[in-house]
Amino acid sequence: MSKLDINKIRSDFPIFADKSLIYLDSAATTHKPKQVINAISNFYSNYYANVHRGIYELGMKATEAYQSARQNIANFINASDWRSIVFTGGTTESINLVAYSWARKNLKTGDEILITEMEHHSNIVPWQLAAEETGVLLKYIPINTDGTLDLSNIDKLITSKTKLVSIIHQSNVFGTINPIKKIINHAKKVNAITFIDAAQSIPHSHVDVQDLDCDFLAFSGHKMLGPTSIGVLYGKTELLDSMMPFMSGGDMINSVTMTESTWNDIPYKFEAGTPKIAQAIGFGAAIDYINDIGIDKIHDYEQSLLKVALEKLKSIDELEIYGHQTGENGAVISFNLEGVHPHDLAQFLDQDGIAVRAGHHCAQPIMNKLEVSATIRASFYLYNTEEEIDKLCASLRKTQSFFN
Ligand code: 7TS
Repeated sequence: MSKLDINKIRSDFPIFADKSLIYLDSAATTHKPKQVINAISNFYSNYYANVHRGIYELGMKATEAYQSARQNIANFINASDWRSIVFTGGTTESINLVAYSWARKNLKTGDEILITEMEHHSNIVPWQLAAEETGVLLKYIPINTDGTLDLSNIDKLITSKTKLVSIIHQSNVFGTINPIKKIINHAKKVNAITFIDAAQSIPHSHVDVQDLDCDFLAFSGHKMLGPTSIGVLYGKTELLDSMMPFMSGGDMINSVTMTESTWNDIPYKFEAGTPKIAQAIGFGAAIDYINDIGIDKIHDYEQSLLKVALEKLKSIDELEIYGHQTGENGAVISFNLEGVHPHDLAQFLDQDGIAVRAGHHCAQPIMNKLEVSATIRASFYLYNTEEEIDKLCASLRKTQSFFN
């Protein structure tokens, strides 16, 4: 087992004071260490004020903390310019921002958007709506039933008609880590814009936007120890500069007259209204927490948990694991137990204090491919332990014997 000071880590999370909780749903959202909770509480208690407005000390302190969170996040993904970091409500909003402000303005009938059958609904529906309004064709890279992308026809799928390629980095169902660099390089050959949905990868691995050279990338704070309702749209500055605002109102303008307005510089142009100040500060503290441990160490630890979990789950008869047959995978395992409906199974596990997600995981095209209506999903993070995997397996076996 790769080493993390797991007792120290668990003691940082107030929720785990409840020793009976086995939380295996971090792909949905993660718990928060006290460092994040305290950073938010400290802001509200000691220097709360609006940002970009008050020429008074509190306002300046709040603005400084907000800006420093942005810089922190830029460093975390190796963005060369903090102006590339737009704060949004989360991955979903980041994708919608681009669907409205870029796709609807730049695409026309005859153009094509390419996504995959592996996407979370939030990287499908915004493009469906944009495609419908613009007359653009939405195409899909198919998936194999082993949970990988079928890239055999990538040259036929990415053509001179392809204007946008938007791909999930790590599957929230299978854990599959997709070869996004390879796909980005294909897209570049035809000058298509590239968008990476990194909601499931950035919390668990080192992602470098300069190395990927993607045009856009999105992720959510709540999936990486931060608060809800904050996320990031990373965009290349020249692209963000060229785009029209998504939402409009205060803070995003340069000047307003009765007849027209001009826009603030990026990223503020895309952050209308009082920003998500407390959330950004909390998100910055989450990044600090991850940095203090080290994202590579977290990744290695999760990989060793994944290996153990796969081994132990595979030893349970009539348990089918989806994916995880080849390549690189994150610590997310979807499975079903023969003869037990996933929702029933989740309820049984819950009685043993085990929180897993049951359902379609907002990825119905994957469920259709697998010909199942739902799966159970266990997902792991830095605070999970091998002992919890044992308890999961014991509870699964117990449920199995109940149904047989
Ligand atoms: N993209 C991926 C790959 C996701 O896994 C999710 C959320 C989103 C986008 C949307 O993120 P949000 O923060 O805007 O909601 N995934 C899940 C999940 O797998 N279970 O609950 C939420």
